[in-house]
Amino acid sequence: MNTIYILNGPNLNLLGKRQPEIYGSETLDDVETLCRSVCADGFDVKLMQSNNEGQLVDWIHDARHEACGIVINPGAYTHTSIAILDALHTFEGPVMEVHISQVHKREAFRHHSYVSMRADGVIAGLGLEGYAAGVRRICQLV
Ligand code: CA2
Repeated sequence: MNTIYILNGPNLNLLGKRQPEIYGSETLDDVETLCRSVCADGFDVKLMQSNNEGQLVDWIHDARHEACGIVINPGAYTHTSIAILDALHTFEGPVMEVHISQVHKREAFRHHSYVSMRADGVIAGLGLEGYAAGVRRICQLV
């Protein structure tokens, strides 16, 4: 298995289309291009986005058989979803949690992450570069 899943949660389909002052002007297509450009030889990336918690859980289950690592920006589910945390606990490879914004400078409800209880790395506030850092780290670890 040499595929790295890049999973994105709710509202991230609007990346580059709304709130550029927080999330920048680049899109999820740009994220996929960036991640592919930094992944080591022999690896590939597969980027997915859903606004539905259960779909994200299903993709994490798929990753158990199809992916060597997961980069995940769970969006607002970061702060609420025990289901996503439980699903990540069933995955044996490295997990990198990414937030485009620096969540610790924002509202208090964004300071807690369930996903961080499983993540092998947590990146916040680097913009899209956080995804690239997550991919690079997975390539090192696998
Ligand atoms: O900073 C991040 O990447 C977040 O995971 C983004 C989530 C937010 O709930 C987390 O606290 C931090 C929100 C994603 C919303 O994405 C949008 C992108 C462009 C325009 C509007 C929303």
